[in-house]
Amino acid sequence: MQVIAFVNFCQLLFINIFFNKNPNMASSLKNLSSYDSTKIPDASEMKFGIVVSEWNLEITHSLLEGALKTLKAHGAKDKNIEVKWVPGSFELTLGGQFFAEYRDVDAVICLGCVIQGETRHFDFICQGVSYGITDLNLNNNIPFIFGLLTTDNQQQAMDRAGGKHGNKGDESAITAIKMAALQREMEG
Ligand code: DLZ
Repeated sequence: MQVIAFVNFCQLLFINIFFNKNPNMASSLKNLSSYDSTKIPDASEMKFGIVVSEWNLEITHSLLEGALKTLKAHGAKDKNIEVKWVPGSFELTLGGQFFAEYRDVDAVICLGCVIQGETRHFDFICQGVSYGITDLNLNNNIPFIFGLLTTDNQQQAMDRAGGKHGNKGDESAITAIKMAALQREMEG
């Protein structure tokens, strides 16, 4: 018994040290707004579309604020950022598709928040959006960023929309810049 308890203790100790040293390995330990700004490409010549969901407006408004602030902090110009609102997260995919069809942008950021309710609606929306955005990425020649919070409750969402875990909007903006830069580099 004592040997098993000791082995369990060592496992827990290892997991604790490992995850603390590798914060990217566990989202609960990662702050969505922390990144090395010296490694972010210049966004001054990039154009961005942002699609935002009206559902859970307080949260999605904070996500949008974070994304705009972060894009501009890395050089993006106001005239090169266009924001369009859609009714709910389920509509993020089509909103993104509209950007691909009707606008000339380097990346599209999709921002929304789905909070678990009493029914399975949550699962269908999350699945629809994640498959939808994956399809957009594969079928259009620009990156679409998955800036969707999928949480159990409002508090978890607030924690990730400018709260104690940072802002998913910031993370989405950084991802958009990095992916647009990667495309430019590989296109040559
Ligand atoms: C209907 C619905 C529900 C119940 N919950 C959310 C949510 O938590 N977050 C969100 O962004 N949208 C929600 N919606 C709306 C759907 O995304 C969609 O707009 C409607 O089903 C109409 O297609």
